Amino acid sequence: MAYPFRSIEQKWQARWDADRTFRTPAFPAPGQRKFYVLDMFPYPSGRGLHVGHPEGYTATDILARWRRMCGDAVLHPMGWDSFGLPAEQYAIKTGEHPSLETRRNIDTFRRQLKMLGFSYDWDRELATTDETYVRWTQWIFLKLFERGLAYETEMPVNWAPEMCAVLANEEVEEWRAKGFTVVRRPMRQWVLRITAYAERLLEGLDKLDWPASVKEMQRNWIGKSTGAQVTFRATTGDAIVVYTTRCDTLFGCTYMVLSPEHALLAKWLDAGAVANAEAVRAYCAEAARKSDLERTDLAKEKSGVLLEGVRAVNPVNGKEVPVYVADYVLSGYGTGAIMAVPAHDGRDWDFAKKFALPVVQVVSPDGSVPAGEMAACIEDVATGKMVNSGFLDGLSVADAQKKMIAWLEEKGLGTAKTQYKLRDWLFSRQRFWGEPFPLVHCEKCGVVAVPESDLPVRLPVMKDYRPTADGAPPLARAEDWVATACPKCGGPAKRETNTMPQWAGSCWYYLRYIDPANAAAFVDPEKEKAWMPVDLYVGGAEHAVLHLLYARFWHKVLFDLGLVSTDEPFQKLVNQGMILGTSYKDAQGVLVANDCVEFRDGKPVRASDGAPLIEFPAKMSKSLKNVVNPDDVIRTYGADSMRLYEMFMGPLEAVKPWNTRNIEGVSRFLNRVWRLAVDDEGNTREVTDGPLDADQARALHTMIRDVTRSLETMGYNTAISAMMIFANAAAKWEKMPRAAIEPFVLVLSPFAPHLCEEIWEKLGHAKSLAYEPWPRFDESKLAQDTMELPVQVNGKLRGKVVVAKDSSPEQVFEAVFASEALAGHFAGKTPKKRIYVPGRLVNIVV
Ligand code: ANZ
Ligand code: ZN
Repeated sequence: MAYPFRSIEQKWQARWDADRTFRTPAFPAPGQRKFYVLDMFPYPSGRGLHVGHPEGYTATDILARWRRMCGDAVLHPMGWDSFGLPAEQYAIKTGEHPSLETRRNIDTFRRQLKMLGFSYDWDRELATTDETYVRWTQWIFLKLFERGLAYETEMPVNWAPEMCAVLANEEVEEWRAKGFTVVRRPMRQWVLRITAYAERLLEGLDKLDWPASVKEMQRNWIGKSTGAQVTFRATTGDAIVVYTTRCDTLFGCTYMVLSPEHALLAKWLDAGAVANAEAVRAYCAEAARKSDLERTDLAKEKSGVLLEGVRAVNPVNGKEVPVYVADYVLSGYGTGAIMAVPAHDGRDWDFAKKFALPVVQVVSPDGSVPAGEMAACIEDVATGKMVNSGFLDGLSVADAQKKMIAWLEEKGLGTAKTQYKLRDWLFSRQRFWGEPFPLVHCEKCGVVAVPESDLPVRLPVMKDYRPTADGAPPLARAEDWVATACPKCGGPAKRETNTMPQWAGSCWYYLRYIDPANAAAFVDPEKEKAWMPVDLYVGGAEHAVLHLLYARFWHKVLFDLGLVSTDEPFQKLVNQGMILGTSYKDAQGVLVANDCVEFRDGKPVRASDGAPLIEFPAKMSKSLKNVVNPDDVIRTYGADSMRLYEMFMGPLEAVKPWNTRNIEGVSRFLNRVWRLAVDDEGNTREVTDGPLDADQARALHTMIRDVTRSLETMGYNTAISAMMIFANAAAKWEKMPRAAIEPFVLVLSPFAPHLCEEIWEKLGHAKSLAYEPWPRFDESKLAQDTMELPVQVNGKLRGKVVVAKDSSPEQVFEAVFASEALAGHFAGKTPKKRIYVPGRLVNIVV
């Protein structure tokens, strides 16, 4: 019979709440080590908690509980990333203010997290939608604004007219596929100058203890490249500046390309310098309808139009080359113009083939001068030698680059240049449910910051939360709210009607947890110094770039302002692996939804016809009906089983399939633990006092050692295995020594806290075990280092002793005479002879 987990779990959750067991003091005590362990806070969606949430949350909770028992000051908070689109869409549907739905969803999430027994300091709970929080998000924005890191600009956005919505680049394809129109159109936007921090965001990665894959993704996103800017002279007299990473290949440049948005193009068209202006204009209009993603798709056929009447001169050899406009060159990168080297750049090669342009090989892999036409583009020739390249002939690629840059710089035709792919951060949304910008537009004074004392700027109450058909944000319709007085001149002014993106709130929440109720500052500097940086941050890999990059950026700005003491916020990062659902398909590979599956003899079959099915892991989805609801699991097996199962599934970082049948295994383990302490009638079993025998000691100390070491490396599944081995051994003991059950319960408690608190209480302790010292293991009692020796008395086997393997004969005899079990055989007798056959046996003659 299962132990009464439901009543036990409710009892301890209520007790922890009432006693505020996990309340963290404002500061660590003098000399106390601090441990700030942070979860990525959830977006409280209407669907409630997913089994993926408790995976990371359990992993951090175990560490938090363990480190408290090690005597550390642990900061382990939770909150809500509660702005966002779903609540806004719900509001549009119902006409209800999004804050109400948000509140309800937060209540559901909080209830579900409390049901799992996480040891958060709930006094520090925050939501990014709280007015007291929004106030400081706006305040930090003003710091960026004052520093010139926020600016207003017309930016092309992806506009979906049927939905009246602006889409992110990543969303465009999805909505087009659904049949919606998406067009590029310029719109007034707020942008944050994250590019000013590109180099520091890159350098900072080196000292972080993060997964290599995440660092690599951030590096690629920042996309540093080193090359040169080279000036070509056009026959119009204008300078065409290009960015190239391969200035060594200048002798191989046979044509140039401008992006359709290039400023020179408009200038030449206006000036009548382009003979085929009509065709060029048509091409540019066509390109404007494509996303960057489509334009740079390598598989796509290259397109472009020759600019008739304009040519450019290659500065190294004075040769004239044609100039094209083509959409594979982007306006947002480099200078928006390129020198094309078809022999060594795949995109240029494709274009040259299509337009029958000359190809000149300038790098040879083996240094020989090739004859005849090239059969294919030769890319990535870092080890090759220069050919057909005048003063560079015979040089290695690296030397040629150095020499070319020196030559260009001397002639004033170019300079070395570092370039980043990172773009400034589009920071405004035409939505309702976000932080209003604390800015007003005054005809006389321009953009003016709302004074600090007037923060927060609250959202207005509206009847309708829809965007406006012309793309203006919904707030633009709140006329009473929009009209305000200019803080500077007192004249009439208008509030900014864009709102901030959901990323804003998650950029600094880890700082607010340190001092959540502070009304005078976003965080107290002393407290910030005491707790930062976050020692461990656990969350999903989907945040590898954007959230983690944005938060690092804000943090570095705050650091530069002297408002925080570390220049990186998150010292160690761990990504938990996705938990997959279990799905089924038949022999033909046809998917079968989980509610149409039956088990016969433990094997899955189709319910309708009994056909055998194949089980396979698949991402949880509504359509496959393989979504596991944590509430159901907790109801059936209890929170401790749920916690334990998620940690037992495999390494935290691994992707792993959920299998409800396997919970039964961990549930049986917890029942076995319960029976170590409680008899069939529910009475506490008697525990014996006194020391452990050698077997018991070995089992206990091996377990403590293995669990402790596993926790140090977050190897939860191996820790649980070690405890299972111990429980199996202990279940066979006739009597349960207090000296074994108590440390065991303490060691298990971070994993299964409710069960362990209950047993701890049954063992006679009035206080929660949350701050009991973590059991230490005794090396001398461990399996590898000890041996068991049979002990004979007058040639008859009378018992055994366990001693350290490297014991001297003296130590062995000492152990024999100290053994309680053997004492009766020596009582009142004097040993005459003592024999020790090393590693084999002891014989005492009395
Ligand atoms: C000549 C050349 C020869 C190039 C060669 C490459 C290979 P990364 O490394 O990503 O920085 N480029 C420059 N600006 C561009 C733009 N706005 N749109 C599309 N392509 C652009 O790439 C830099 C290289 O990409 C540059 O070096 C340029 O082509 C191209 F064998 O110049 B290269
Ligand atoms: Zn004014």
